[in-house]
Amino acid sequence: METGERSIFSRIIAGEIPADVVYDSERIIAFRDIAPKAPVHLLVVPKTEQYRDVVELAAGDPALLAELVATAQKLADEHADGDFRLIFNTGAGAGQTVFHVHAHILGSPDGGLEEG
Ligand code: DGP
Repeated sequence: METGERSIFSRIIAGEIPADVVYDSERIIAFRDIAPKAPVHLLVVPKTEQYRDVVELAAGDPALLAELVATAQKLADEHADGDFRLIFNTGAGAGQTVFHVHAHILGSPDGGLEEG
C-alpha cells in the first residue's frame, strides 16, 4: 500500500478480521460485502496487496486478473443464477474506498437484479 498501512482486506486475508468467506484459493479470496447492494454481493480479492486497482493489476499480472474473472463466474454460478455485474471502482472519485484491488459481484439467485 502506498501509505505503508495494510488494507482492511489484507487483515481479512490474514484472519485478523472475521469475514463470511465463500472462496479461498492460493491467490484469491472471496467474501460477502459487509454492506450488500444486491441479493448476492460478493467481493473477489487477490491476496497480494501489490495492486491498488484493476488498472495496476491488468498491467502487472494479467493472468491473475483473468483468474479473478473466472472465479467471479464460478461464484455467480454457485450463489446467483450465473449472470452477474462485475464492478471495479477505480479511484476515490469513483467511490473506491479500499485501495487493494477487488471486484464486486452483484447478482441474484432468481435473476431479479434491478436495472441501474
Ligand atoms: P469500494 O468502494 O469498491 O472500495 O468497496 C469496498 C467495499 O468493501 C464496500 O462495499 C464495503 C466493503 N467492506 C469494507 N470493509 C469491510 C469489511 O471489514 N468486511 C467486509 N466483508 N466488507 C467490507
